[in-house]
Amino acid sequence: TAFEYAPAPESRSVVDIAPSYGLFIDGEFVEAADGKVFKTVSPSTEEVLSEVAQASSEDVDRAVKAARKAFEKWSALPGAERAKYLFRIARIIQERSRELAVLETLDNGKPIKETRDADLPLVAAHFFYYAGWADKLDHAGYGADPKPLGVAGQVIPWNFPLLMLAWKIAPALATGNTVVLKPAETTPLSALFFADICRQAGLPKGVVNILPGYGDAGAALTAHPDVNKVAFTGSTAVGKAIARQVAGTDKKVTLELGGKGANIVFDDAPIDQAVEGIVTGIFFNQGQVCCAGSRLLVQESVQDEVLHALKRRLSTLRLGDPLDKNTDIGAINSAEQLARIKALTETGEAEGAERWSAPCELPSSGYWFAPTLFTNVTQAHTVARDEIFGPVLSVLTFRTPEEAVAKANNTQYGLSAGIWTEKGSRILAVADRLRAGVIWANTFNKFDPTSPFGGYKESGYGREGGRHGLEAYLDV
Ligand code: TXE
Repeated sequence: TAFEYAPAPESRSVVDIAPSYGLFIDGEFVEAADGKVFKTVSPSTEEVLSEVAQASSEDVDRAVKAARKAFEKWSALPGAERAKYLFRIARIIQERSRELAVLETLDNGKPIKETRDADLPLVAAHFFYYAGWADKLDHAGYGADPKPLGVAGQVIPWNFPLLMLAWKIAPALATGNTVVLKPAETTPLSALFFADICRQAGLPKGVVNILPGYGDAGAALTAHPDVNKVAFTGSTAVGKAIARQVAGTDKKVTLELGGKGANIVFDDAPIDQAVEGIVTGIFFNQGQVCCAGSRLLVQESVQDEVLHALKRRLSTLRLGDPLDKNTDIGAINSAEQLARIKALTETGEAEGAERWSAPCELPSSGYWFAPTLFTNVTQAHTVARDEIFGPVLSVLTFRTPEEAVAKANNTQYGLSAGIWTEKGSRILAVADRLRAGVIWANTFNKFDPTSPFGGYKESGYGREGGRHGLEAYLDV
């Protein structure tokens, strides 16, 4: 792990949360032009954490102007100079990891174990990785003098607030673009903390601007005539709306949207290991993961054995206080998301799928959902088709590898898949026929800044991460 850390009940005191925050425009925290604010709450207690300035289109305009002005100097800096800022940011993120992990856990509801061991180390790793590219773009195949696009308008979701920020900001800055980023309305705090880190790193004013707010501010940003590049991660519906809007302009766009990943378990798989992978695949971050393995495809001959082991394992998961380092399952991010999960699982039952939920007591306040399985699921069931974005796994079976591939691909999405088998030849053969942007073999939800990430089909287009992630921010 990146740092030693033993959160206790007093761990909230690790980070200072101000009673109110401004927008971050041109290197300053400022009020919204119309003075509006919104509250951000802790999903595990519903306690108000802070009041945050709410951006409107007027603020978007201010921020884009600041980013445009900063672009002239920032893009003219030698890559090695831009790299120094990114390395500095990466180091400060490491130094302030404890604060950031606690803050992210408070605002998002995910277990501290995850923010500490997964989110934060990955966030720092992305800044280190792209810092390394800033003076080596010619080696990435972009020639000696590739051109940044200009001002990037970036809209991110609430499931990995800081990591999605890192995926977007690090490659944009490394390639000489400037940024206006809108975090999700339920998780603005870590992005504002990041704004402070930019100041601490001495990043020139206007290079990064952070605009907390709702979808209207996101729409104003992605539609702004002086934004040259749009990067969006979120729902497929909003992604499609953005694609339509951008189609009539000269903006470039990358979209990272929903998923319905298949986790395929063959009869020769090591069952214990596969069960751990299934659990990580769908219960990591309460299943609020675009590349979650939300459909289990298990070979018929081992179905009983796998389900038995899976239920036993799920019964040991600890749900509760996200700041407790022993917690496995934290809170659902918002009342809206919880309502969506509940509605879809009710549909699952109404359509005749069999529901099983892990026996656990749900806290009386906050947004909670017990780890849940659906069996007797057919491909026509809503729970096998729609993204639930919660701790809910739909179990289907197959007999042959051909059937597994056909079922895995029978979805509008194409973001992720997993294969569990001892046969290397089968991994290669099956992976080759799966229509998904990332395929894991005998593991799941493994991330690395060197790997491109992105979807086929309605999961979006463009890639983030790796050398491919640079492409989205350059004219060659
Ligand atoms: O998404 P939205 P929501 C899926 C998941 C979830 C569903 C709805 O299935 O249940 O989407 O989640 C901003 N123009 N994913 O409602 O609305 C919004 O303010 C520009 C999968 O939270 O897409 C936020 O910052 N921006 C996903 C961001 O878009 C707009 C992660 C995402 O919110 C906008 C999240 C507009 N018209 C949800 N409307 C993934 N791929 O990981 C909203 N926004």
